[in-house]
Amino acid sequence: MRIGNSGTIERNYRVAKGMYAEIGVDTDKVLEKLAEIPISVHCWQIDDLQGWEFPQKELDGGIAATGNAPGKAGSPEEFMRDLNQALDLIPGHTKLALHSIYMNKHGKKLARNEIGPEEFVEWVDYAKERGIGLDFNPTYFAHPGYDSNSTLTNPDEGIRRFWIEHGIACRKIGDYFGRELGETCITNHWIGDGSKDICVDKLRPRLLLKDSLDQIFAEKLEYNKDSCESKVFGLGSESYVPGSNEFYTEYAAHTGNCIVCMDAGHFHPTETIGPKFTSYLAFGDEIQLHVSRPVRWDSDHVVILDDPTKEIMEEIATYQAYDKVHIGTDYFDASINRIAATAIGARSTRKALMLAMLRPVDELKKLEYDGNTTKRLALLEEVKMLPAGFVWDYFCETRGVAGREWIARLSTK
Ligand code: RNT
Ligand code: ZN
Repeated sequence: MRIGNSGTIERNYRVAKGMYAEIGVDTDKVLEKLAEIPISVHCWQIDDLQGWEFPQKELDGGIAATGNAPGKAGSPEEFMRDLNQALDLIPGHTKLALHSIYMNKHGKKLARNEIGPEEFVEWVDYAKERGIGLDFNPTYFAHPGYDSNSTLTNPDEGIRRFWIEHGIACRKIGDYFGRELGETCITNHWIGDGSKDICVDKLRPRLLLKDSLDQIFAEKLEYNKDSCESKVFGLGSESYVPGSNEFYTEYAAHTGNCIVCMDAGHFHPTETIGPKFTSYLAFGDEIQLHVSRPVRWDSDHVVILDDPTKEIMEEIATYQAYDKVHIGTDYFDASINRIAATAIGARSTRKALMLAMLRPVDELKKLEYDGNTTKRLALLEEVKMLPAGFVWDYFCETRGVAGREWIARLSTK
């Protein structure tokens, strides 16, 4: 299972470097840049999104983690131990995406609309220690006594107010993260609101959502950026979802209050998200991503090096849109070792990014502009077989992260 000694890795890399140089790609430069591009790794694969607030509360709002692999972290201490192991396996600059339910109340009784930076000081210390950034997510679901299909669109003013206040509180926590860590925090808002059955008035929920967002985003914050994540339907919201991609795209364009978040699992099964990016980039807009693997639909399987993920990264690398498209992961598979799941998905995300950055984009564009579609296709196909694996091994080795040998150390059944 060992890749080989450093000598082999170096020698292989030299071979690969020479081959890529022949097509005009400087692998040293690619790896230097690759290491800098943040990947925001979600923390919630570690414990199936259970969090530390209500240990018994099941997921709702149209999402579920299925499977019962042994070894799930049961306490914050176990969670941190597992998280550390996972992060140790992920090369390159990492941000950690937290959900509000991973707060530390320090024994206080606090509702979700009352939380603030104090509940997250340990996370900031942790991020500083590890040299990582932080992103954030309000938790508009899995709350006892509340209907997760009606939060920011709830016609009951009291309930809607509670969730608005939660959103406001979370942005302020995001701003605290950004200020402390010197790296803008992206606070991502996803609600599971929607209608199981036919919805006659589809406008009213959207007007309520618009008003809720206006209130949540009223204050300008320097170190926090907000994103809103759309969905086409969910469990319990099969017939209608107010927070659609069109809605948030319009909201972002008209108000400038947020950017959109696209989750690879939130569109129709035959629809991939990569080709959508340029419609936003053409207007100078930023995008947050939730890289996921929808098997059939929004199943939140662990990300692998598949075609949709490669396409996502190709769309970013072709325009060098690294400051515009923010890469984050989102999946929760409870059927396999959770540390490994976190690492596999994040590593595959970065592998896909590396592959995209190793493409001879200038040459491909030139052929395209010249109308030479034959050579374009020929080159596209030939570069697929270049030794990217040697480059990846070298990347892991030089960033102090295990290549393949970590698999042997895994404790699984
Ligand atoms: C749900 C969304 C959302 C969640 C996280 C936990 O469909 O994808 O991003 O997965 O907030
Ligand atoms: Zn998501």
